This record gives sequence, structure tokens and C-alpha cells, in this order.
Amino acid sequence: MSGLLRDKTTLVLGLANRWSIAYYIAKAFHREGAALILTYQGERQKATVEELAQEVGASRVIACDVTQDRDLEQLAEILRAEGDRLDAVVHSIAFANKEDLSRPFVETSRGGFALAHDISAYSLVAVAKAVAPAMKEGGALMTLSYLGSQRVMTNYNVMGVAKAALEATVRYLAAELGEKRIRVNAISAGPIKTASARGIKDFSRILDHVAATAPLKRNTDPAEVADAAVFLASDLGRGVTGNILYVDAGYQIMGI
Ligand code: 0WD
Repeated sequence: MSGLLRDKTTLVLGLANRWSIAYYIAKAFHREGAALILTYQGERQKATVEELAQEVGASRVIACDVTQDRDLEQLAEILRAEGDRLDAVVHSIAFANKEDLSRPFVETSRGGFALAHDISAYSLVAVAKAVAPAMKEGGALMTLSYLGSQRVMTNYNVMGVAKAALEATVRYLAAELGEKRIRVNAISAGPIKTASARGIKDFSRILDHVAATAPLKRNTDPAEVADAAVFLASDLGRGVTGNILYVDAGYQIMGI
């Protein structure tokens, strides 16, 4: 154990199952000696997350549906009551209605657009508000994004627009929370086969295209996304804020 996160307490939101990017991040944080708190969305994930929490030595598992202000207030209250210092927070949450990830973008409904933005972008603001008081000595807040925020990716649709909002949110939060020594960044990961990704139509074609095109000639391993999260959470990342860090085998630089 190299212990890059020794003596750090970390909070990871968005762990749903063993394939979740958040699970790989929690495992890497544990490997580096961090204390971990996990949240889960609702009853549906509770048993799985409690089981995975044991594997990563998480001391606490808290229910938190980010669409519910009460859940976020409760999270802030638990952190306050325990009085512990929080050093790093990972927001690994996104959602869009499945039909909005397969039909033409122009067909996106008002409700579907609002829902995708609420869960995938606004929730970072709400989480920042809830956790900032516990980050008494500053620290790192990070989220997960995707290149569909910058370029048109077939079927990514409303989620691409929400990721653009998320990345702008990272910059505004970084500017504001910098004086509290809280760094805010996004990791823009290459496509990875997870439960969320399966919601995107023709996802395996995207994986094949990336593996053929990316400079490293392969897809992104979730473990390397997790190692980038370790860097951002650790003191090694102390000079980095407001940044979008691509962990995508280099795919984003390619043209024809
Ligand atoms: O290719 C990929 N898988 C990429 C994912 C490439 C680049 C970025 N990302 C992003 C996603 O957009 C997301 O922001 O990484 C983040 C994590 O996604 P994931 O690990 O790919 O997917 P998943 O394991 O499904 O985790 C996302 C979780 C939800 O899982 P389900 O499958 O139950 O929708 O986000 C959570 C939930 O656990 N989530 C919520 N958590 C709290 N409150 C809520 C909510 N309202 N809605 C969804």
C-alpha cells in the first residue's frame, strides 16, 4: 500500500454495483489508505452497496437520492454531527430517460431535459453545498464527465448537454470554493461498460470505434480512471482545480 490517501476521509456518491466507476474509485481510495463513506440512491441499491462497502472497508453507508433536498440536508447533518474532517468527495452520478438516449435529440421532452440536468449537473451544486462545511481544511471535490459534452456523440443526446452544464458547473464551483482551499475538477472518462452505459443505444459500437481510433489503441480501464481520482484527491493534485482531466486512452485528441 503506497498510502497516498492515508489520514484522509473520503465520500463517494454513485456506487450502484460492482461495475460502477465509483466502485473502482472506492477500491483505489481504500488501497491508498483512505477512510471511506459511501452513499446509495435508494432501497434498490442498499443491499448491494452495503456488501461492497465491506470490501472497501467503508465505515458508513448513507442513503442519498440527489433529487431529494431532504436527503442532502440529512447527509450534511450526519457529516456535521460526526464532526469529522472530510478531505475528498467523488460525485459519480448521472441519469437520463432511456428514450432520450435513443431517439432523435430534437424529440427530447421538457421533462426529460430537466430530469437529466437535475440529476447529472445540478446535483453537483447541491452536493458541494452539503459537503463544503465538512471540508474544514479544504480538499478535493470531483465529478465524472464524458466527451459528449464537447462533441456530438451518436445517441448521447441530452446527456451530452447535461455534461456540458456539469463541466461549466465545475468551473464556477472551483472559482468560488478556491478560497476555502476546495479544488473542484472533472475526470472525463472514455466509454466503459457499466449499467448506465448500457442505457445508451449501440454502446458496444462506440467501444469498438474508440479502441480502433484512440492513440493507445484500446478502451479505458475503470481502474485507470480510479487512479486519476486518487491523484486528484491526494496532495499530489494540490495545484489542480477547475480542470477537465481526460482519462480516455487519448481519444479526445483525434481528428481524421
Ligand atoms: O462509459 C461510461 N460508463 C462513462 C461514465 C464515461 C464517462 C463518464 N461516465 C460517468 C457517468 O455519466 C456518471 O456520471 O460516470 C458516472 C458514473 O457512471 P457509471 O459508473 O458508468 O454508471 P452506474 O454504475 O450506473 O452509476 C451511476 C449511478 C446510478 O446507477 P443506476 O445504474 O442505478 O442508474 O448514479 C446514481 C445511481 O447509483 N444515481 C443517483 N444517485 C443518487 N441520486 C441518482 C439519484 N437521483 N440517479 C442516479
